[in-house]
Amino acid sequence: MANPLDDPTVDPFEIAKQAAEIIATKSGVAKHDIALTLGSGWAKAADLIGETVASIPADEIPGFRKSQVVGHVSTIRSIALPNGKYALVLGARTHFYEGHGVRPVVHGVRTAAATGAEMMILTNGAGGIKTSWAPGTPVLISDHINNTAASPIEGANFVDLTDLYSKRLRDIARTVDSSLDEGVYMQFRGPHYETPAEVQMAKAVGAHLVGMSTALEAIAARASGLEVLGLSLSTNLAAGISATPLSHTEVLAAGKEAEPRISALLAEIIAKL
Ligand code: 8IG
Repeated sequence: MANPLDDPTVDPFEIAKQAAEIIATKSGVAKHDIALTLGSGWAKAADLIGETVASIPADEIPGFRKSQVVGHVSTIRSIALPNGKYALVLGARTHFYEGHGVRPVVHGVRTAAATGAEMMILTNGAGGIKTSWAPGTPVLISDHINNTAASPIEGANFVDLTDLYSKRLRDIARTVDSSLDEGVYMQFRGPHYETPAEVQMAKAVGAHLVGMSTALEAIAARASGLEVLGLSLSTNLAAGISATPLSHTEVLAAGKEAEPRISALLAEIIAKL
């Protein structure tokens, strides 16, 4: 099926509205409250937060693409939380490095907003720059540096990004685990990992985490009025910070190893929202 977002004349917010209508119809849930994008290492959280009411293949919803990455699932789930609220789990992240432009990257966030969500939880696997973060350490994102040279915002729409990553939500997360550290996330385009020199550049400009997602999504979330919580799983020390080269297989394995622990953490955080 052709993706409507590939047509540059189409209004992406109109596609997001259509996607939200399909989700409401297929799930029977008229309004979702919280949306989550679960990146590498975080997927199990979906099974822990509540009762799944619907699991919809992403390709049945306008604007979504099948995931191209091994180990990433492509379903959109509607989950009833114990507190009576509904969560929308977006299991179909499109990465900027896939080369389809920025619209598909932020379509999930815009769809979440159109389903009525007020909060967006963005999670990812990332490379850590702080040597104190052993592989498998979860980190709250306090701010980001968008190093993609792209923006999801179209037109002269000057969105304020002060406090993009909600202090209120970070404080709630720390009531669950007071040892949670926080750091600045720098999004690179990828899909190659950084050179050691690029990691040193990231460190010099104030980044603590390097990854290939989240910043563009967070910007779109703020533009849609969503409150943002960002969480990284530092699965590996960034290139050159550790002596050993990076392997995608090892990075995935570290995510899998940490998954039960950090998914439980995220579920506990969501129970407090
Ligand atoms: I998981 O070291 C994971 N994702 N850019 N660099 C970048 N993305 C990542 C890394 C990393 N680890």
